[in-house]
Amino acid sequence: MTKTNNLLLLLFAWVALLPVQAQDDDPDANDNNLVPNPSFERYEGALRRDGQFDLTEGWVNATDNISELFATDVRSRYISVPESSYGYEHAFDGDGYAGIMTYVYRSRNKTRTYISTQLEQKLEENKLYCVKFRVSLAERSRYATNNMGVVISKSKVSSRSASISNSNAITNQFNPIIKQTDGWYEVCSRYAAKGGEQYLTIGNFESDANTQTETLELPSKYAEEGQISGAYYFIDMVEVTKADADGLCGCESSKIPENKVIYSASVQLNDDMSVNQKIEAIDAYFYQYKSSPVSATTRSIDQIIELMNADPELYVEVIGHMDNEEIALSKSESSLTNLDEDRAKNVVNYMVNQGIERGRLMPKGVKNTEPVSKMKTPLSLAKNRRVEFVVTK
Ligand SMILES: [Ca+2]
Ligand SMILES: [Ca+2]
Repeated sequence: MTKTNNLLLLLFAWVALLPVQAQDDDPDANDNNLVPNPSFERYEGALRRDGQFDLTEGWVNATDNISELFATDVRSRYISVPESSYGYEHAFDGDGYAGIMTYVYRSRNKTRTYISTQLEQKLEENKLYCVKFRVSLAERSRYATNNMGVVISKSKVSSRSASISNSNAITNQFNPIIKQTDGWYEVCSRYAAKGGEQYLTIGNFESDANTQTETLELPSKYAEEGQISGAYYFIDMVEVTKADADGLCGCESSKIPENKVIYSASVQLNDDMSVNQKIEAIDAYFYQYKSSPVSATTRSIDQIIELMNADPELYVEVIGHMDNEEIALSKSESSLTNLDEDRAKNVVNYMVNQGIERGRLMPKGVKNTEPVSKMKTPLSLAKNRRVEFVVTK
């Protein structure tokens, strides 16, 4: 072999390695993800201010109102990472991220925004896909909202109006108000494809009237800048991948199924009953896997409050119960472990807010040890998801 041949051989080997190395260096190199530029790392042109999301490679704004792209290699304080004029956050992945407004309260110069991309392949009919992205509420937001949604569609989503409504939007299970400002919250959902979908759009697809909001305090470090009169979320690492062989996506909260049954009973109290009997006849009921009182719950609690106000000598044990399905799920879902006590404590807090002295109320939980019904029907389970009241003296 001559010297020249050796050199050629070496060159060839080096060239052959190149594509592999290039892929290893690519932070977006998840072959299974159908979202292009999923972590908002690549853009074209000079990024100088907010309202420049249109520079993002592979993404567009779905309305005339332009979202933001945030990056580390920019001088502008408006859109730099981690500190921008919206808040403070390091990227979930890589260096940059996007930002959208999901809700605006009476502002002339702010509107909701939506971001959209074309998937690298059309989705296949009847296949299950996992849709995930990470969001972080910007610190200067005056509001947090629910309805952080994704629309996956055959045709491009776009609108000339400020907001888009679409009843097919996917949200996280239970569609919570997302309040996380420190770090990233994972929106995760499973999607059954109809076939042929190739566009993905992120935003709030419900009306203001159907959007739940929560008002937030401004962190003191932003006292000078003030609050943004809306809900602004940073968005990073958007993924659409095929579900695994079992059809699962590993969504963190997906273990808690949805259940919309609450038992409601109107108790007939009559003058022949003693106060103790009246109090013990009234139970307060809950939705499955939930510890917060809803209106059906507080109607019952209000009756107890009335009786306790009429007799200031009464002391009452507030006893929380769970149904069998809640007990079963609590073995693997730690947020449900103390659901019985949480129910009792929430009822006590409600009563204290209504003026009952805390010392007159003793909360406790008895898990599922004292069911009122032992059948497995939804109604029977609903009867057991309750807080009871027992007079102690
Ligand atoms: Ca990123
Ligand atoms: Ca933050």
